[in-house]
Amino acid sequence: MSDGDPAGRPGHDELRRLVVRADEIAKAAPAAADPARVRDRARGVLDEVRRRLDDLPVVDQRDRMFVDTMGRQVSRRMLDLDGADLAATARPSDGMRRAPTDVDEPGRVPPNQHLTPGFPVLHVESPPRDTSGWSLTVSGRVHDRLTVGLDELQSDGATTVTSDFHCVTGWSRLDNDWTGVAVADLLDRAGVRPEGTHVLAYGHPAYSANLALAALRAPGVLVAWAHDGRALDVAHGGPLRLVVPQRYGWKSVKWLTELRVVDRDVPGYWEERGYHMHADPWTEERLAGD
Ligand SMILES: Nc1nc2c(c(=O)[nH]1)N[C@H]1C(S)=C(S)[C@@H](COP(=O)(O)O)O[C@H]1N2
Ligand SMILES: [Mo]
Repeated sequence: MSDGDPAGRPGHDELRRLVVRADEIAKAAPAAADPARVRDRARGVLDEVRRRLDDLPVVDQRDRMFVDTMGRQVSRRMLDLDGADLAATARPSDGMRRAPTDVDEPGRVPPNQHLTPGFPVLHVESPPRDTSGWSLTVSGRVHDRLTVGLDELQSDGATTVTSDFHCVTGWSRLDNDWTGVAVADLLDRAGVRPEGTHVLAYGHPAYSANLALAALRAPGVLVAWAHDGRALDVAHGGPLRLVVPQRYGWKSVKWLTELRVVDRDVPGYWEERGYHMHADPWTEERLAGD
């Protein structure tokens, strides 16, 4: 519990104790009669930490670091509490397959993820009202800018890949069958110029996420229009979404409109708001600085 100063700072220690208290409450949630209520109590304690952090006098570098680190720890725990609630409440919608919630494959599920049989719906802003005439553009540092309509994309042949989906808030849905085309094939069709290193993936109306080109060439990375054998619901990103199983879910851009190849790593929507640039669930790259 030491932060390197033998004198210790009473205000700091008190806040650390509160975070531990929140953890203890949250840990008891799964076995409780009403887990969601217990998690709300943990949130209350974390809110208290946030309030006190706002009021904490910052006189030197060490205070500044403490406030930053503590702020991240609180955010991280809030994400986890949200994920646990989402995992517990999400139910498969009509016709959607129930995802497994019990696996004994060591290492299959990234650390601190809760399995859900359903498929939570998460997005900022609103889904598109009219999805007719949908097209996808591959632009930026490419030899041949490409715009393909959904019909054309689908007529080029489809591939189905099964993968797990991990949201940064802490819910995971296993065994998703995604049908679409490999992003690598689209990139090759457009022809990435030598200076291209990253991609900004854009989603309706103003969402975006950054990914290294190499990450988009990984197995199972698709532009998908079907999930578990059915046309992709608009709520889940239909008619077209990006699927990047090796990254937290915020990189899997829904209502995908454009893949823009760029020559450096440019932050997207959540990355500009403090999320991690890389987002590997296995090393828990949730927030910048993790
Ligand atoms: N366009 C768009 N795509 C998005 C988001 C968004 O807000 N807008 N949210 C992301 C996040 S945080 C997650 S976890 C997944 C959720 O996908 P789902 O709603 O199908 O579960 O979509 C990602 N793609
Ligand atoms: Mo997410």
